[in-house]
Amino acid sequence: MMNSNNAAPDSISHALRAQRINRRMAAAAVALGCLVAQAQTVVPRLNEEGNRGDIARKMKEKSTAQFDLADTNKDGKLSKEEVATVSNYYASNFEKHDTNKDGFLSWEEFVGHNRWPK
Ligand SMILES: [Ca+2]
Ligand SMILES: [Ca+2]
Repeated sequence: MMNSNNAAPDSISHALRAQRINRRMAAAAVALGCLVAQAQTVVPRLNEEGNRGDIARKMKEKSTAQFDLADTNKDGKLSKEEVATVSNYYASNFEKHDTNKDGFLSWEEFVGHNRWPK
């Protein structure tokens, strides 16, 4: 009888721990989803009316000019060397922005969203 407390096999505490980790991962996934959703709603669309739309159109124009200037071989994507000619920030954070890890920044990776088709 005294032994019943100690009788809990390791597998039970492992299962409990796994459950806790799963719950934590689910919470993290939800938090991440919220962040992505937030980023998507913060970026104004090009066809939006008024000030937000004006900002979007101006920023797209600027980004396009910067992208085209950097894309010296005109293949529609930016190598790290190309992006370094217009932005130290993108050059030093290249891997973070190259989300599909192909070694180039696409237009969407360059602007950080897909709300402004090039
Ligand atoms: Ca290029
Ligand atoms: Ca890429």
